[in-house]
This record gives sequence, C-alpha cells and structure tokens, in this order.
Amino acid sequence: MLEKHQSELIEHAMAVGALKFGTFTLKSGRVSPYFFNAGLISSGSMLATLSTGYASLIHSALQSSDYAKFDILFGPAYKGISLAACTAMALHRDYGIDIGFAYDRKEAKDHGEGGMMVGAPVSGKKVLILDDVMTAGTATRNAVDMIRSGGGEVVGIVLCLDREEVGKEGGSTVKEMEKYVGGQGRVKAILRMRDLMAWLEGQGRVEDLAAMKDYWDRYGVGD
Ligand code: OMP
Repeated sequence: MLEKHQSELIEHAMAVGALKFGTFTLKSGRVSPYFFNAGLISSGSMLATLSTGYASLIHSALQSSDYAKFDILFGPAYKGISLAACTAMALHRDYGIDIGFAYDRKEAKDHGEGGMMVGAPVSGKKVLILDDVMTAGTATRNAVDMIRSGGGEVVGIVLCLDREEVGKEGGSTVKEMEKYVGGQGRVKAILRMRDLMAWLEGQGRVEDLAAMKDYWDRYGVGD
C-alpha cells in the first residue's frame, strides 16, 4: 500500500515528466521500461515536496538508530546538490536538526580555495549521503569513496528512488551498499521500484506494469 506522500511524489513526477514509462538505456547498459529524472524536479513546490520526504525519512531513521547521528548531509554533483541543500533546510525547519551541508565539484578547482569539495568540511565528521537514484550502485559507491578519501565517515545513504536491482557482485545493490557502509538499514529510499509497480496497478496501466514485471524478473531483487 502506497503512503500518501509516495503517491503524491509519483504523481508530481509524472506531471513534469520526471518519471516516464517507455524504453530507456541506463548508465549500467540495462534497457529499462522506466526512467526517473530528478533533474526535472525543478520548481519550488516540487523541491519542497521532495525535500520534505527526504527529511521525514532521515528523521525516522535517526529515531530508529538505523542512521547514527551525523554532522553533514552530502549531495553528490550535480543532482544531489540542490536536493541535499533543500533537505538540510527541511531538517532544520521540520525537526530542529541543524546539520552541515556539503557537495563535490565534478572538476577540481585549482585556484581560490581549490579542491573537489564545497561546503562543510567532511574530515573527521559523520556524513550522510543523499542521492537521487540507485541502480547498480556505481554513483553511490563513488560518493562513499570520495567522503572516505576526504577523511569523513559515511553513516548511511538516503535516496529518492531505489530501483531494487542487482548490483555488481550479483546480489542486491542495496545489500552490497549496506555492507559497504557498515550495516543493515543504512540505505533508505522514499520510493522503490515495487511502489511504482503498485501505482501502475492502481492506475490500471496494464502494459506498463507487464513491462515492469519483465524487467523485475531480469534485474529485480526484492527482500
Ligand atoms: P548506478 O550508478 O548504476 O547506481 O545508477 C544511478 C545513476 O544513474 C543515477 O545517479 C542517475 O545518474 C542515473 N539514472 C537515473 O537518473 N534514473 C534512472 O531511473 C536510472 C538511472 C540509471 O542510469 O541507472
């Protein structure tokens, strides 16, 4: 059963074309019947909806101790940057949680303050990574490695969409990433592929749902 904020997010995303059903080739080379483009979450109201969703998920993961108390919310370039900035603000506004915010540059800056990282310094700090979508985990793994090489400790990962797919080692990407960052429950997402399937079913979109089921049989890994 979808929660209200999940169906609202799906409907907002559909309305602006951020969520599409069709045929798409992914970064991993997999050919997918859907694609979520967080770059099209590009209005004040949509950023508010999405960042409120991230903040609520982070708050409950802190309450349940799935995430250790952290100092910095890190948004990988490019799409993670605005999402993490808005979520840092939402955490403060909704829960009185005041954490630092940081992101990386895609190209190192060789003048001024220099370097790859911008915002609150991660060295010696506990860091939560906030990203848009996880498929095979390449993007997320890069972000973890970047924080670690900057001397930070990653306490968890929060996503907008977990595509619930097979990872590089042949098991679930989420399980691989949880292992990589130190334990079960450390990777969380507002939406998972199964939520999109439940939504399609509710809408009676039979063909899209059938294509999703085929893809799930090939690359999906539920718990
Ligand atoms: P992995 O690095 O394989 O986990 O793929 C995740 C990245 O792929 C995201 O950070 C996006 O850049 C991109 N992506 C999407 O944005 N939306 C999707 O629905 C699927 C992908 C993808 O290419 O797998």
